[in-house]
Amino acid sequence: SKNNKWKKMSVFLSLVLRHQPDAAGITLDEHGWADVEELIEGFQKTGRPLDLEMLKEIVRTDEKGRYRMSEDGTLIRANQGHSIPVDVELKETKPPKVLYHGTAERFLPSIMAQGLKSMSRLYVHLSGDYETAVKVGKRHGKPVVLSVDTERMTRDGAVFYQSENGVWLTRPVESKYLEVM
Ligand code: HQG
Repeated sequence: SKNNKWKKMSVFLSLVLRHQPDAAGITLDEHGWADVEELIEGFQKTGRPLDLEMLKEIVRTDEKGRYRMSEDGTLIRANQGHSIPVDVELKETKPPKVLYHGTAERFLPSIMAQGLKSMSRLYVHLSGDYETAVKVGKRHGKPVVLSVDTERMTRDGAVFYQSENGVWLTRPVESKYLEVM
């Protein structure tokens, strides 16, 4: 179906723009931007029939707003979620008193022992609301949500960023700031 084809294209786009630009034979600049023409050509070389209209439609309809195109339409990047070291010019933002982290139940012992680590990504990802955190957790298994005491973290010097698409990002979180909900 059209939807399935688009979903697969979007998953590959995430891989290329966040983790492995090489998979499409392209590079990203220091701010995470890919050249749109190069990217489309790179996709086509891997046998993926991407064109400009489809790319624009993926950006416009992505349910999480994962991607952003430059004003002039020549560049594209992912808003967050990178594992490769790019500077997407995140805005330092004062968080609400509490944020949430959705994870799988089986990770809890390790998280409560070591705190939240960014694992393969550049930042720990937090959600602004409980429901979103449940969805994030479900990607990994039986979901469980931790509340994160951002007020106390801020007092202790932690810094928070909010990506263009509303995801909260921070550095590793010690377990003393976490509570299982
Ligand atoms: C867990 C999706 C054991 C952590 C989402 C998570 C998000 C630990 C997993 C974005 C740990 C990493 C990111 C520790 C953390 N011991 N496990 N000490 N510390 N973990 O996918 O936050 O759809 O890298 O709890 O919506 O799940 O891709 O991070 O379960 O915004 O756009 O290690 O990805 O967005 O998993 O998700 P991930 P995440 P997209």
